[in-house]
Amino acid sequence: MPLIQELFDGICKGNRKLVAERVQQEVDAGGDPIALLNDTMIPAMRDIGDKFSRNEVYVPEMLIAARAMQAGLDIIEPLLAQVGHKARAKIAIGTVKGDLHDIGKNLVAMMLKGAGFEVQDLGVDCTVEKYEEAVTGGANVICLSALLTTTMSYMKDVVAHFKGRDDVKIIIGGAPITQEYATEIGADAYGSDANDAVRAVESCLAS
Ligand code: B1M
Repeated sequence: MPLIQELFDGICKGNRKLVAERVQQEVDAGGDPIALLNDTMIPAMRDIGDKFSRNEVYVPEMLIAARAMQAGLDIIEPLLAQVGHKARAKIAIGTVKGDLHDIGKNLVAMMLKGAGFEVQDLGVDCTVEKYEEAVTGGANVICLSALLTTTMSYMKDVVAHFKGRDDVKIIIGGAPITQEYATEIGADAYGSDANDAVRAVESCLAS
């Protein structure tokens, strides 16, 4: 099987060891890391994300695929910096104040990285000040996650804080969040799952 096909399948199947080996092999052979990322690795993550959206795979498969992707990204990331690859946008992601759930947020972060974005993970229990600090540090997209009905209202405070700033877009998501809620509080976009979060960021940046 060609190396590229093996790499694609390795990511989809979550074979971390094989992915690291094939990426290293391609890089050692002088392959272009940007082409490898854009033509094989990102499409593999998109493929697993699409399957997740169609309920053909579930969270565990997506998590192991994301970890395999990360094993490849760990090799490629320093090379991208060397060849001057410019990330498509700088995204800061965090679970909002009072909320400690991070599994979904981590999945979203991994999918965004897989889609070629530079992602700063702010962790959980994030205050407005923490998001502001990330924007001061260069983030132009902020992703907010919430899993509790008691913490989702904090998203409104964050949106209000950045109101009127055209240098920052705010995307929200999490189990209790809906498009209606995003519209109500004035967020720029809503993502229903990790794959949809990538679509939401892309549509925001295009508008
Ligand atoms: Co908690 N918990 N929990 N919990 N917990 C829920 C959320 C709950 C629904 C369980 C229940 O009662 N059925 C309930 C909330 C009820 C409500 O608010 N209506 C609940 C509760 C009540 C609590 C505590 C208050 C319990 C207590 O202490 N009495 C407490 C709160 C702690 C706190 O945060 N302050 C608590 C604690 C915990 C644990 C620490 C034990 C653990 C979290 C561990 C961790 O995250 N590291 C935990 C867990 C595991 C859950 C459940 C069982 C699973 C959550 C999860 O990881 N799902 C959850 C029940 C459930 O969801 N069925 C529950 C898998 C994950 C992949 O999905 O996070 O939804 P999810 O992410 C999805 C999408 O939502 C979306 O994409 C992801 C991938 O598809 N998404 C985004 C998420 N963020 C996004 C951002 C985007 C776009 C999409 O754009 C920016």
